[in-house]
Amino acid sequence: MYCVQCEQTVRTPTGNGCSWAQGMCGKTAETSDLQDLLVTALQGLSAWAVKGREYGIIEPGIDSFVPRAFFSTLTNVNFDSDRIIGYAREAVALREALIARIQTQHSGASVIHPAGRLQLEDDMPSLLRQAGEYALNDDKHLTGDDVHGLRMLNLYGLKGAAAYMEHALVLGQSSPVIYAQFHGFMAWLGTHPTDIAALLENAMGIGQMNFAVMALLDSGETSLYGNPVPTQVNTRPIAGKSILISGHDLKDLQLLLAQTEGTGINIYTHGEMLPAHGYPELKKYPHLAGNYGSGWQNQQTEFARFPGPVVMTSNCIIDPGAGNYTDRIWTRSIVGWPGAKHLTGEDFAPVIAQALAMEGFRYSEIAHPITVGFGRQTLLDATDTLIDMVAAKQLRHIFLIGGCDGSRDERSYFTDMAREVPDDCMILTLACGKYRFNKLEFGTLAGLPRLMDVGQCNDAYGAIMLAVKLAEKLGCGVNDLPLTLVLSWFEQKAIVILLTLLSLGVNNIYTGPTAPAFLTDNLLQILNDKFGMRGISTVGADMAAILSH
Ligand code: FSO
Ligand code: SF4
Repeated sequence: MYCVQCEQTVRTPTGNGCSWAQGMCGKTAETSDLQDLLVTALQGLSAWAVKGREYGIIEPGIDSFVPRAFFSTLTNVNFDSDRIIGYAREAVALREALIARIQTQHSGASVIHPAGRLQLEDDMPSLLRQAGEYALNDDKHLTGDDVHGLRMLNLYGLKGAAAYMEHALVLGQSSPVIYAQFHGFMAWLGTHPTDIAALLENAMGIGQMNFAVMALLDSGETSLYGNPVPTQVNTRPIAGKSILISGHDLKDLQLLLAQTEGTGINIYTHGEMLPAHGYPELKKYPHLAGNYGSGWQNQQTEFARFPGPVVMTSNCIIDPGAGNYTDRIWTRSIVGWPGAKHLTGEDFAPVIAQALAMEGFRYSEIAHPITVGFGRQTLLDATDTLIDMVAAKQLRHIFLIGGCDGSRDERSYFTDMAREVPDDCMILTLACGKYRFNKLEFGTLAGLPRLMDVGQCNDAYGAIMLAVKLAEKLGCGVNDLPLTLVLSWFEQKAIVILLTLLSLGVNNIYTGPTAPAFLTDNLLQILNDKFGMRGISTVGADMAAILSH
């Protein structure tokens, strides 16, 4: 086992990465190795998808399958070895069918790729032996740490982009141009590139591609559910039967809301589902009762206490056994946990039946509302106001404190940073890192809330477009704005958002709580020299540096 893709990975003086029987996230060596094999199978499939395009042969089923299956290998998504093997076998079957189709029309067509004709072993011991040949650090001793680190940067960035492609597709959005680029990057990475300049260039290419993906995702969300508007959300339970829904998939929430109408069941959002309350087509359901709990890392205690079923639509899932609720967590789509029930299709009847059979909340607690819903359009509508406030010296600086959360203590930096933001400055939040401080009181500035939540990590596009529009209206560059990004990272979606920001020329981003363990000091220096990207230090020092510009 070798996995170094998330912030909680093992770090030792002799080398970083989870490499024992089980990763820090609970992923077993077996699942991890099988995921490496799946990635290899997907790279081989993409190589043939690229070849097919040369002949005008495109298989929509392959285009949608590769990002979806790749998504299953992200942190805290799928811990079920059987499902991973299933995806790998499907990849091989799809590849063979594509090869047959291509060669029927062009008999000499071939692909020279290490995984171009990968065949999978039959039984688990043989599969695991085979998987060992595709360990991600296999040739690290030959290539050196810089090449390895850049390969991981590309691989993990591409995983993040794949996740957003799948999120967009669920909402009916895809692009043949993006699929072509995506397969190109997948196939290329499978050739084990060693050229540092090409690896850096392609990392930026993946970031740029992801910007287009995030635009698609934004249009999927807003075309189906409307533009988010500022909305008060109760964060305390009310008496009655209940279902909790977590993850990023708004479509699942909409299906669940429609199917529970009139049943008396209240629906609560959890984690990254919180921003859903701002969408007109979702908030119209009166039984979308509120938000329950906090960030994903607290789910084992929060789900254990929740008196109803829990639907996990995407990352981040952690061991439900620890909290004794395996029998009432339902996984969807690419999510998997061995022994947990996996719900396919669009019918939530079994979940609803379970909720009806449970007691639900016995009492209502005193309401504690927070406000969400400062999505792209609301922010863009506010640009003139923000510019006037800057001109009138009412607004000194905007801090975008975004990113994903984790369980390390160092993450209190982000709460402390939010608390220390001076009264004449604003805070924008994005993704699940906000749970550390979004229930604190920040007051208002010239009638606007000082803390405005832009949404899920999926909604980073809205924050980027605000920066672009502000810069356009002020006639300056994005880096000249009184705006600083302070990003917490945890998993691969954050990696690709960072690549997107860097590829757009956004400089001087503060990142933490630690640097990705796959990046060497040398690579971090390159990112610092090229983009001014720096690790967080202390709140006091960073705040002083930010406000001195
Ligand atoms: Fe968080 Fe998990 Fe959205 Fe991530 S819930 S950590 S970056 O998967 O996806 O922000
Ligand atoms: Fe370790 Fe993170 Fe990989 Fe889990 S996802 S095995 S914690 S590096």
